[in-house]
Amino acid sequence: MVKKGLLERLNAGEVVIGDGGFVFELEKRGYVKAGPWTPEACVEFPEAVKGLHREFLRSGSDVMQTFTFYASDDKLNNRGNQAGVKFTCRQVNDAACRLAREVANEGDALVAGGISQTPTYLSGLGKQKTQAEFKRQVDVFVENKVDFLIAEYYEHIEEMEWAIESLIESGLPVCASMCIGPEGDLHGVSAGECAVRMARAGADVVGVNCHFDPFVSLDAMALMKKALDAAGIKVYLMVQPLGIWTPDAKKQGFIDLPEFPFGLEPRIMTRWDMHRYARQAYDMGIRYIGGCCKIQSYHIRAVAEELQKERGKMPASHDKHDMWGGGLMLHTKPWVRARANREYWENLNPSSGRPYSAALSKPDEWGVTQGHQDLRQHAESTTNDEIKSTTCKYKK
Ligand code: CBH
Ligand code: ZN
Repeated sequence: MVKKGLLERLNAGEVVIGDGGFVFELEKRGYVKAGPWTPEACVEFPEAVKGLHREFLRSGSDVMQTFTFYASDDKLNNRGNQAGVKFTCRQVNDAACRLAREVANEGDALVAGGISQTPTYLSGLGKQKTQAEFKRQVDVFVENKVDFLIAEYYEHIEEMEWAIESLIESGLPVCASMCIGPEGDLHGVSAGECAVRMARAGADVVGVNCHFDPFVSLDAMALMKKALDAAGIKVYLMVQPLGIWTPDAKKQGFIDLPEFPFGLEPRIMTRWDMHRYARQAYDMGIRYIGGCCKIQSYHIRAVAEELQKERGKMPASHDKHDMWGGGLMLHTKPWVRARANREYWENLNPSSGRPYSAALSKPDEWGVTQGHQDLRQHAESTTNDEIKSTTCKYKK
């Protein structure tokens, strides 16, 4: 079967559903270490990575994104990384491509090779060294014949432009999404300006991923769309937000919330929140709709179910999930059977169930950090305990 490519699908007005979060999900399952968040599980636990791809495929994902987040050599080997990853970028990326392709072949999904922000950039080592990290990853993607490329999770537009420049050399379609919200990037460049610069750098699809909840992310997307329209630029839009609520997050997004990363569960989005998100994204004209951290397969299934008419199909896992809770008609209790309808779930205001829980929390509001450079200098001049007790050094 010859599959339609990404741009063919988007040109035809089709909705392309992305996948959800890998690092966070695999961390919970015991295959990824929180902190470095590196994807050596592709080599160490291929079945775990493959299983997660398959869950997303069954839930309607049209894209199997290689699990190559933070897989540049500088990140895998950097001194701040206590995990001591013993695999190279080539080994991890190779394995990731193979796993994504094997599962993509079980359906009509495409394989996207993904790259992300680098310690080299954050340490101020310049364009040449940063692009050398990107190139090593892209070479592996091209050898493995991925269908398109994604540059995601960039918080500085400058690094994103360098990434796009490296990716378009492959000749493959390029998607670009920044981990920013309505306040723009960490150098003070507005969300709108970031979108225009990503498109001018040559990206075919632009948008945001991670760091903010679906609705805050859509606010950022609205700003991007407005700026693109004003500049007369035609480009496809993508959005892959978090699966948690972040109305209280500031510029740095969920990283800056006191609950990050081990206390975020009370903020989880319901599948019904995802229906609303999918509809709003579609109505804004966004056609690449997926998720990032904390988005699980049932969230993606909700996106596919909400957009079933537009897509003309239901995801495979819909077999186990009737629309709007319809399966509850088969429940033993009459009051649960009474919930087998759209009105009930659309109007539910779920409680957190946590006595004395605060509705919102107070972000630390850390300023822009120099990333690993800071970490290294700091580590050299302090003990671990001091690092733990230091909270003010990088504050604004
Ligand atoms: O793993 C994935 O799903 C990737 N496609 C995106 C990961 S975004 C990861 C954010 C955590 C980063 C950090 O704390 O440094
Ligand atoms: Zn994420």
